[in-house]
Amino acid sequence: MITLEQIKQDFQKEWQGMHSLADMEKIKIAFLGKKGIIADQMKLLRDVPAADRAQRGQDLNRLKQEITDKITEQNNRFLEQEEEKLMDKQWLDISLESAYNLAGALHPVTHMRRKLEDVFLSMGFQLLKGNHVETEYYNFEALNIPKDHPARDMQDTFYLGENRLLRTHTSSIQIHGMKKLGAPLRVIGSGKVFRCERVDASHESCFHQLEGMLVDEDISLAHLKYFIDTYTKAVFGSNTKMRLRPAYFPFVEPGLELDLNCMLCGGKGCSACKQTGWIEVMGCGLVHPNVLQAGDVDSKKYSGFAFGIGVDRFAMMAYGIKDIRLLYNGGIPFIQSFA
Ligand code: FA5
Repeated sequence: MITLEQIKQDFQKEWQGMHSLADMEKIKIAFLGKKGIIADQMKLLRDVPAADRAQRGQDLNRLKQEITDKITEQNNRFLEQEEEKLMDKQWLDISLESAYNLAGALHPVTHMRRKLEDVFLSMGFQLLKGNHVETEYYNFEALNIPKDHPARDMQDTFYLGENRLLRTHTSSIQIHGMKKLGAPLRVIGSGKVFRCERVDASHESCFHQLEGMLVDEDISLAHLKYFIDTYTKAVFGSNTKMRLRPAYFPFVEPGLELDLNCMLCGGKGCSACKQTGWIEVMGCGLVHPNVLQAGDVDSKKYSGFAFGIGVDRFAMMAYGIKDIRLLYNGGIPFIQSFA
């Protein structure tokens, strides 16, 4: 049997020589383990005279608790130290700038689409939503392009079966708009369109258009010209050089195309404008009576104009983007330069 004083002294001695968690584990086993000193002394209680046994038992329990407390306290200290060491090892300076600025930025086409939409909304146009997947009827037939019309060749696309296709232009919004709202009306609608296209600096197979239509009584080309002047000035300022050329679209009569003097080369000629100094940005014209009728609008009472703006080309001109493919190559630094 060992005296409590002796056990305390032995523990103290061991404790002073303890430097690590592993050392402490050994001390714990030696003193508190199942075969440790305290457990041994507990077993020996039966040899203690009955009068002293209870006291000895209480003293041993108290000592056991003191040692347990000390070990728990030290264990926590060791854990804290370990954690600090780990943090030192994995230290990270969060004030350093990261390789990429991860804040997002709006795509230049989105910037331009919103700018154009705002201009037309301020002129009383209503924004409609179109569908990427259209029926042949809305994309072609209702726009005066019957099945065997050669104009379909210029707008080949993915056919999805059951007379459905990926829309080749936003002009189907004209028919949906008239059917939904009747005349008079002022609507715009924008989004992606899809075509089988030979891709180059100004042509993509998926690009963006913004469609517009105004239907009312006695609408003429003069009204169309007024709106073209107003919205191009709002986007590019009043010194924009542009020209309107006659063009053919089965859904308008007469039909026109709007060219901007190429802002990428100042009109000198570049790959975006195909060395002509001009870039085509919009088709437009007075709505064909067959189209008004397809939209359930009385073509004897009403007339109107419609236009389809190439949003990507507008963005190219406004933001100095020399090649349309840059808009779709997914380059993060390119997009972020528009943040
Ligand atoms: C049309 O798509 C007609 N729906 C526009 C229209 C609407 C005419 C209403 C009359 C009345 P076009 O195929 O020309 O027309 O396309 C219109 C504009 O979209 C073009 O002026 C051009 O700016 C843009 N665009 C056409 N094809 C591409 C292409 N492959 N890549 C990028 N932009 C294109």
